[in-house]
Amino acid sequence: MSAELRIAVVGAGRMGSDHISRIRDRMKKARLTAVIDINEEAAAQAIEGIEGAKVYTDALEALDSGTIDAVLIATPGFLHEAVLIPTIERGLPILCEKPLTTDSESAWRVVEAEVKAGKKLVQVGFNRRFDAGYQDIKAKLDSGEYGELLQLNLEHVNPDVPDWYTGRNLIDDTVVHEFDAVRYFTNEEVSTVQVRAGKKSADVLNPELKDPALVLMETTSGVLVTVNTHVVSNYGYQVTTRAITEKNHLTAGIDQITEGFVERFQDSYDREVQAWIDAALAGEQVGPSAWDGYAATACCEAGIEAVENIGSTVTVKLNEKPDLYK
Ligand code: ISE
Repeated sequence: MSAELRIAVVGAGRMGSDHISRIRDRMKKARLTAVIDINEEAAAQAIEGIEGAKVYTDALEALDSGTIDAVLIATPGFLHEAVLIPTIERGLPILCEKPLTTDSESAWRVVEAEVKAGKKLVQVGFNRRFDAGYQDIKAKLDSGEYGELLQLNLEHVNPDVPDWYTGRNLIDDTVVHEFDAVRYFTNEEVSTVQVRAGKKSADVLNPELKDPALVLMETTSGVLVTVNTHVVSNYGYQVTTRAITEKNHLTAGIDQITEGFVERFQDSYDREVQAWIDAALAGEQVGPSAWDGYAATACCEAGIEAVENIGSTVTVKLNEKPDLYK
């Protein structure tokens, strides 16, 4: 591979366009050579002024063009598998936006494809693992200086969500980040999920969305997790962490209130994408793996059952972890 990574971005929507500008303006040792989207016009608009970048409507044609070293997938989750599998088969490194896929069976097929390739190629876009506040708490927890982690109290606040947003979206679009955060902070799996919801905001018109809600989890060693979700908060975007340890409470994000997630997590997205580029050039994989993506998807499956059966405790079902990820 050359000293510069030639990247194809799949999906020219909100996240795809954000990543395209990131690669164009701030990433080192990388350049955009292709954008793939069935909406040719949106793709052409996204690459305007980027020399050497070409629009494709067919992912396979782009993959076989000989102009691509790595693929960044930023389409909606239900479209991920169709690009992930052929890209893995071609041995190209991938950065795939979350969720890896929208159900555990398809996520498992991605894991199996990687196992067959004999190499970790996928980094899942759980950008918060690259956030300074998250990394600070993680380093403190791993240092052992604060004793055991006992509880995690997390908060996930959005200013607003579209009218079509339901409980399922609350889980696999929003809380999916907390499933990964819990696994990241604890180095454990989530074993159960429960959703509680009380008084509902009058501003939430969709009967399929309970807001605010409380998502409860337990990890394999018994760390209890609360996630306060409020997605029609009307006041801004806020993601906070309180890690309750034997010796202290470690906090992050309390003062970081922004208009939206792109502003709040801009630094972490930059660091995430640069880490992926550097690793791809070195023939390595960093950050959340396909296994992490699969595990988070399995948590979402349990979470969706829990949100559809308020108050019930649902067990997360996971296949055995393949050696590649141990
Ligand atoms: C969005 O896709 C994200 O990734 C944000 O971090 C999350 O807060 C938001 O709820 C999602 O829609």
